[in-house]
Formats: sequence, C-alpha cells, structure tokens
Amino acid sequence: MKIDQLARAVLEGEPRALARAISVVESGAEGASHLIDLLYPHSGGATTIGVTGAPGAGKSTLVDRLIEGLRAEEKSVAAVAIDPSSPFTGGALLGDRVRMMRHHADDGVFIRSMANRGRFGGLAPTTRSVVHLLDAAGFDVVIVETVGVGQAEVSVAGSTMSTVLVLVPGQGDAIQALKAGVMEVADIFVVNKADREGADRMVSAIESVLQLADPLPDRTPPVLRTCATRGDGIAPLLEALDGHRAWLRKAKRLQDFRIAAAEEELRDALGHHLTDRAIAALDEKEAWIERLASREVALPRLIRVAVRAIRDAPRP
Ligand SMILES: Nc1nc2c(ncn2[C@@H]2O[C@H](COP(=O)(O)OP(=O)(O)O)[C@@H](O)[C@H]2O)c(=O)[nH]1
Ligand SMILES: [Mg+2]
Repeated sequence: MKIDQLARAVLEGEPRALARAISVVESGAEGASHLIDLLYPHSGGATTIGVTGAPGAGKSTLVDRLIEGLRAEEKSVAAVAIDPSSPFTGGALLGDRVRMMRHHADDGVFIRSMANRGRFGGLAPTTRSVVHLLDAAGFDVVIVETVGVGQAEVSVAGSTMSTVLVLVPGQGDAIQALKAGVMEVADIFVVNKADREGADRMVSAIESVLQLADPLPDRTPPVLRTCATRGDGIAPLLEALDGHRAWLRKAKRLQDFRIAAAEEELRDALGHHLTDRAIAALDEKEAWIERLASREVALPRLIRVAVRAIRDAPRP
C-alpha cells in the first residue's frame, strides 16, 4: 500500500491500516515522514490523557477501567502503553482476560504497547507521533500510559492535556521527595489500591505537599482514591478529567498548553534529529569521545566540531 493510500485508510478509521501506520512511524521506515506530514493536519480533535506512575501501581488496570467508563459514554478510545514491563496484554493475562478480550473485539477501542527503547522521560521517541496519528484517526480520547514518578520522568505531562499520576499506599516518601514541584507533575492524583492499608495516609501526604505550593496556583489538583481491580472510584476520576478539561478550556489555557506542547515536541525531536545527524557526520567519533574522556578536549570544542560536521556533511 502506498503511503497516501495508507493515510486515507487511517483517516477512514480502518483498524488494520492504523496498526500498519503505527508500525511505519515506530520503525522510522521510509515513508514515516510523509505519513506524518499527511496525518498531522487532521489531528488535534482528540482529548489526550496521560497516566503515569511506578511499575506495578496499577496503571494498565486503571486504563482498562477508564476505557470501560469512556465506552459507556460512547466515546471511542485509543490507548498506548509505553511500559514494556507490564503491557496491557500482560495485565490481561494475569487478571481479567475476558474483559480485555471484549475491548479487543470492540471497534471503538484500539490498544497498543510500545517499547520505550531506554529513553529517559517515559516517552518512546515516536510516541508523540503515534498519539497524533491516533488523534487523526478520529478517536475521541487517546490515553498514554508511561512509567515514572519524578518530575524528570514525567515528560508525558507536557504532551497530554491531562496527566494522572497513579500512586499506591506507602509511596509517601516519593511525594515528599517531590515537595513543591509536585504541582507540575500531575493534574490529578490517584491513590490506587485503596483496598490496601494506608490509602488515607497517602491521600493526606499528597494533600499536605500540595498545600506547600507557593504561590498558591489557581488550581489545586484533586487527590482521588481508586481500586482499579474492583472498578471503584472510576466515575469520580472521569469527572475529575472532565473538570480539568473544562478548566483548560477557560482563559485560553488550552491554547497555551498546545503552544507549550508544540515547543516541547519540537525541542525533543530536533534534539534527537540533530544528535543523530551530528554523530553520523562526525569523523572518528570514537577517537573524539576518547579525547573527551581523557580531558584532551573539552565539550564546547567538540560541539563546535560536531556542528561543523553536520554543516559540511552531504545533504541526506
Ligand atoms: N489490590 C489491588 N491490586 C491492584 C489494583 N489495581 C491493580 N492491581 C494489581 O497490581 C498489579 C499491577 O497492575 P498493572 O495494572 O499491571 O500495573 P502497571 O505496571 O502500573 O500498569 C496487577 O496484579 C493488578 O491486578 C487495586 O486497586 N488493588
Ligand atoms: Mg502497565
């Protein structure tokens, strides 16, 4: 199938075309840029939600419940997991296989796991492009599951409209460590596994850190309790997500978010693109790195050499 045909099939919501298009984008195969060029203008209509937290916090189980809740509202949902340690299917094998099977048979649901290739920031290199693609395909909601608790890991926060940080009882230390920066990490806090002891203490720990914010922001993230395995607390979570979106739509915040997300995406992609090109263009790369390690050359000079190498390299 030609890329133009593939793009058309994606826009028509053909599930097999969508799976192929994602593979093209993920692999960076020939045609990936063209495909993104064709589909990106059709994106921007979806609601995007990031779900992040430590491995095992229950993110996939929670996403599964969110899908269920959103389907009940007749919204179509695409979910991408960038957590090779526990993809959706893994959770399904351990847990409620039948429930996931139902999602798989549902045309209004698309689920995909992606490898994050060791990238810092919790996002696979091509995740943002895949989200745009799912958005262009017409899904009402796109959910991205990523691993991370600290600020540095939660780069997903910049790329989805609403970010949910999933914590579990006993993770109070993680929250204390974030201190005042905790506001930037999440729009909604969820204490999952509320069936376990210490959920209330965990909620208080988060709330007390949120109160440390100075100056007080115009919105304090809500702290909710869920038990994803039982499906408890999902309706309030969906309501909180609606509430956050309503807040974003006021006072041009959504537009500010889109501008900030676009800049972050550009910086991220450009950084990788230029790094790859510089490394490819650099003559005797290993020798330069050895010289850097042995203090024969300092970083500013090596950067100048690399930039010159890009400039002098033949056009790709
Ligand atoms: N007790 C309890 N276990 C849960 C809950 N939510 C998820 N789990 C379990 O925690 C484990 C990890 O869940 P998973 O969704 O794969 O976590 P992820 O790594 O964050 O995606 C699984 O065995 C789930 O069944 C919950 O609310 N209570
Ligand atoms: Mg998971």
